[in-house]
This record gives sequence, C-alpha cells and structure tokens, in this order.
Amino acid sequence: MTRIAIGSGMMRGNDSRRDSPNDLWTPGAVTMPPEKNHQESLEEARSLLAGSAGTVSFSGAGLSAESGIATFRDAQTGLWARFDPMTLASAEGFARDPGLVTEWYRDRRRAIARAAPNPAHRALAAREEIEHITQNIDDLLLRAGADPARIVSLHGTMTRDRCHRHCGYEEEVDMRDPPGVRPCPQCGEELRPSVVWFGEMLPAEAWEKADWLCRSCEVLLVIGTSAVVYPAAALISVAHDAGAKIIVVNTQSSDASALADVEIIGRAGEIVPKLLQSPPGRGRA
Ligand code: BJW
Repeated sequence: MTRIAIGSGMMRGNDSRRDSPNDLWTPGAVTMPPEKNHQESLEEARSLLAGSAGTVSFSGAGLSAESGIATFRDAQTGLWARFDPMTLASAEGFARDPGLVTEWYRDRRRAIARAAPNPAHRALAAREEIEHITQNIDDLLLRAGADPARIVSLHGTMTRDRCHRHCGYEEEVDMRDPPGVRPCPQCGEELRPSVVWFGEMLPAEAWEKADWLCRSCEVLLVIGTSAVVYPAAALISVAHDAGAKIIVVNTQSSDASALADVEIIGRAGEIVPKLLQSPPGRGRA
C-alpha cells in the first residue's frame, strides 16, 4: 500500500504500485506534486459519489470534533484519555454511582447544546438523497437539517432519557438544563440517557436498518471514526463485502483504512463539503 505525504497530512488512494516489493511508506516518497495527488484523490472520491445511485454516510465522533464535541480515543483530547469508560459508560458503572454518571452526562449535554453543526454536518444534510448511519449521540446532523427518517443512530441519543430497566418509558430532556438522577415515573427504576453503553445491545431496529443500508449501498462514506467499536465497525466490512466503494475521511489512519478504496486524510469540516459539492448522481430510488 502506498501512502503519499500531503502538506501536513497524508493521503492514500488505491494504487497500482501496491504490489511493489519496496512497498514501505516513507514520508519522503512523494512522486508527484503533492497538490496534484491531493486533488486527484478528491476527484476520485467525488467521481465515485457522483456516479453512486445509493450513498450512505457512516460517521463517528470526528464528524462533530470541529463543532467542539470531544472525541473518545484521540490522544489527550479524547474522553477516554481523561475518563474511565467502564465507570461512566457501562451499566455496572451506573449501578455503582448513578449520580456520578448522570453529572458527567449533564456536562456533556450542556456542551452539545452550546455546539453548532459544522460544514461537514451541513454538507451531508444538504444532500437529501444520502442516508446516514451515525455512532454519534449528539443531534448536530439533525440540527443541520438532515431528514430524521434518513438518520440511523446506532448508539442512541443524548436528547432523551429512558428507564434503565427498559420498562418502555422515555422522555425528551432539556439539553441546556439537563435533569439529575430521578426515578422512572412508570416503574420507579432510575432514568438514564438513552445511549448504548459498553456491553449493551444496539437498538434492534437501528441495527437492522443500518445492516440493510450497508448491504445495498454503492458508496459508503466513512467519516471520523476509529472503527474500533463493534458491532458498529463491522458495517464497513458488510458494505465492502457487498461490493460498495469505501471512501474514508479521517485526520489519521484508522481501522477503516484497510477497507478504503479512497482514503483522504484531513478534517471532516474541510473535506466533506469538497466531496459533496458535486451535483447529486442518479440519486436513490
Ligand atoms: C477526525 C477529526 C476531524 C478526529 N475530522 N476525523 C466484537 C464483536 C462485538 C462486540 C465486541 C467485540 N469486541 C468487543 C466488543 C464489545 C464492545 C466493543 O466494541 N469494544 C471495543 C472498544 C473493543 N462493544 C459493545 O459493548 C457494544 N455492544 C455489544 O457489542 O453488544 C453485544 C454484547 C453484549 C454483551 C457482551 C458482549 C457483547 C456497545 C458499544 C457501545 C459504544 N458506546 C459508546 C458510548 C456512547 C454513549 C456516550 O457517548 O456516552 O459509543 S463508546 C464510544 O465509541 C461511543 C462512540 O459512538 C463509539 C465509537 O467511537 P468513534 O465515534 O469512532 O470515536 P473515536 O474517538 O474512537 O474516533 C474518532 C475518530 O475521528 C478518530 O479516528 C480521529 O482520528 C478522527 N477525527 N477529529 C475527521 N476533525
């Protein structure tokens, strides 16, 4: 696999030279003017998108990073660099200290309420034919104007609380003034954010729709995910194995890199609008 240094980042597309026995990436191994390679990869991705009759976006925390929402696994700035996931994002952690978990979510809810959609959210939302699968629990894609019927939220949403016992009770929360710990009015168990914690099943309906979209799409546009959390990350393989072209946008290599037909290393807020500027292709039936 050949990688080409582009300015402060790197970019990689499918490259016929990848069978070369000397196929080791070296930062100095630039064979063409960097701007031309950058432009070529963007054009390749744009052309895949323009010719696609069914494009699906698959996003992670990197999509919202430029809106000021912390990612999970980025060194230093990622949430898991500062907080223990099993203490704050698991049923066991909640059972141990519901007050601590709820306070952590109150802070994050206020941060989401203060945040605004960035150019990547807006570019995705503006392409009405694109279906979206997101691991994000913020509502920025929705606030950018995307059709809610075209958003599959694999890991739930911060905008609602639900009964921890799954009695069926759910309610919307005020994201600017989020509630503290309180009992479910239906069964007395505690209420908690309607998100998916480690060890919990993904919502069945969301999973089934996401799986179907990935089996039937022509292009999967993977944006800002480390692709290490399963079963969500497996959807990239599902689309790839079903014959979809995979375009990856990320500030660095990720576990999605190996499946990419075109990988563009750069910020989502800069790259995604460039990719989606082209007129829609044949559109989804
Ligand atoms: C930019 C950028 C910019 C930055 N522009 N890019 C194998 C099969 C099945 C399950 C497992 C398995 N192995 C292990 C498991 C269990 C576990 C798991 O996957 N663990 C791994 C970590 C090892 N999975 C689960 O537990 C799931 N449930 C499950 O499997 O149920 C079945 C089961 C039940 C019982 C026992 C066993 C199995 C549930 C997973 C739930 C994940 N929940 C969270 C928290 C949500 C609530 C909250 O926010 O509080 O979801 S964890 C966190 O990770 C969050 C995210 O949605 C998810 C994915 O992270 P994401 O979005 O990829 O973010 P990062 O930070 O990792 O990456 C950001 C990327 O953006 C980076 O690559 C940056 O470079 C890039 N970037 N700035 C472009 N400007």
